[in-house]
Amino acid sequence: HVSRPWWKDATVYQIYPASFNDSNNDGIGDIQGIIQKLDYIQSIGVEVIWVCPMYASPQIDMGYDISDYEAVYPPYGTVQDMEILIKETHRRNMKIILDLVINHTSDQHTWFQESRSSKGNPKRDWYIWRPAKYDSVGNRRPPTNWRSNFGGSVWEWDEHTQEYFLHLFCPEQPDINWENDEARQTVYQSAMISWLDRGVDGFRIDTVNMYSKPMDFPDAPVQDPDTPWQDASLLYCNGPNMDKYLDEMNAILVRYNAMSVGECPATPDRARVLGYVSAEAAKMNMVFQFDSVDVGQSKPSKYDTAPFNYTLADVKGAICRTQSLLDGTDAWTTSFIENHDQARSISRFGNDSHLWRSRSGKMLAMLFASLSGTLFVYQGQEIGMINMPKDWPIEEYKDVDSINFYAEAVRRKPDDAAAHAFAKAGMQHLSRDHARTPMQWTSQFNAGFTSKTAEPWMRVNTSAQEGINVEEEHEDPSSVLNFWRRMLKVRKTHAEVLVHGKFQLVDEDNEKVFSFVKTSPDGKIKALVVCNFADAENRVPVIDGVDTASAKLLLDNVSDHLTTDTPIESEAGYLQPWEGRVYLLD
Ligand code: TEU
Ligand code: CA
Repeated sequence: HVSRPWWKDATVYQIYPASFNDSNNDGIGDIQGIIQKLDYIQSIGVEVIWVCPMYASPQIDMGYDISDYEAVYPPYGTVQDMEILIKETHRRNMKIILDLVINHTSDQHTWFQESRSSKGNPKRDWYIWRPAKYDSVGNRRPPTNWRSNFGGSVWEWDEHTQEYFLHLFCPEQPDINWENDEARQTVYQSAMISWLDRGVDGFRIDTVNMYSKPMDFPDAPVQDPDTPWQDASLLYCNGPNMDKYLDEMNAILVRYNAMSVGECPATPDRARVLGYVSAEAAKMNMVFQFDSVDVGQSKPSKYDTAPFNYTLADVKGAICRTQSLLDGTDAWTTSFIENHDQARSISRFGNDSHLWRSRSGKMLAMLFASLSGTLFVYQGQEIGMINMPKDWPIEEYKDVDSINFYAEAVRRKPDDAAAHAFAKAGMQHLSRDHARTPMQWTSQFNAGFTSKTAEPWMRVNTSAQEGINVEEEHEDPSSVLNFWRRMLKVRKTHAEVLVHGKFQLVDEDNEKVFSFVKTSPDGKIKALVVCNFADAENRVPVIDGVDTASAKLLLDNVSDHLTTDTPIESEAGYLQPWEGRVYLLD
């Protein structure tokens, strides 16, 4: 398959710069810190790194608020450091992609500073400005009832020019007006071309389906009568000019042979997703759909939830939907369950108690590394990091989304302690902070992320002292880390079926065991994966036309054998708690 593009078989490792590795002990991760760990990253078996925003930014949303696309946030380093990182990545025959955040800029970007300076400024139209509405008693109202992703209205009043501007995220993240040709071309030049010229191999494209808004700005249907601000994502995602903008961007990407993976929330329509990711449509190489990471989240607030309030059928359905993008199409997909916006997968979908955290982490690794599409692993996932301890106070939550959510819960019911506790429980389960605690390198104080005497920008998870760290796991053949290494070898060796195969759910109604068959594109190779999502034993499912007793067991997460090519005896009849197996069928 010489004609396959490199990014299909690749596994991508996502790095969150602030929390990865601090090289100068100021408590904040940095680019030199990433460079120091490239050999480690390569040892996991991945070929690509994705670096989350390291651009100049006031850090209201951890760098997703960019004030200069062509500069680096000084605590992370310099443009020269980035050039070294690019060179050092390439020297190892690896690739590097950056985060492309161009739905909005920071309000500190000079473009917005100019835009807000006067109604007549040449850049006024680079952002989305609208006059106020007035209600029947003459009160000023924003143009729509849309709710911002971080709470409150998407419209911010500007006293100076007496208009509202649009921000789908924080008020400090004004949305660029993509209808303006000059703004668009300048964005492409500054955010894309300047870095492609420096040698980056592509982009993870932030909120890619939000660029084109319905410019008549209709109100969203009322879903939450307790607030004036309603979820409008189905209105502002996938707007009328999306294809035009993506064609323009893709023309640039193709010139550089660069890879693209777009973040694609609020898109339930399979045909719309295919319009982005089919080879023929040529918009992006692949997208992140939200089906799997949304499992167990509530509407309208993701936090109105309790742990494990989903069924295994929900997980199966989510995975089926993203895997089925390949069925009878020329499209491509992704496999992932963690990123910097999600709580840790072991705490959500496995069991993070001492007894089962390692085993369930390995089972989740097996599951997601057996799916078709490009595989993404988030820093710390490879060592089985878990959510922040429940006894940590609310002050340890640093994310703007968490802080706004909790403040809103308190504002709505100031004297209701139970309501506050419920809000905190939601955060303990789902907050983005869980993914952002520092990477755990050792069992020492501060986990080797920064020096023992420095103060890390976020508190280090105490699980570093409970065996969840790179140093100890590297030495332990039965660790989550070494399981990931073995599993990624299995994925590579059997790429035809695991990376490129057709996904078929089997034993669908089983409420405890998730089983699926993969078939290589030529139909010749078949694999079976079984995963026991339970603290108890469960039967190995009996599947039509499959004889597990004579099948070759490629890997399981219980016997922790070191070689992947020696077939091992399968346990007769039963799966242990959180046991997973990959079989090769003949
Ligand atoms: O996320 C966009 C997004 O759609 C969400 O998953 C978002 O994190 C969620 O609504 C918050 O509850 C992207 C980035 O991944 C995220 O980190 C940024 O905050 C956001 O865009 C704005 O740039
Ligand atoms: Ca540092």
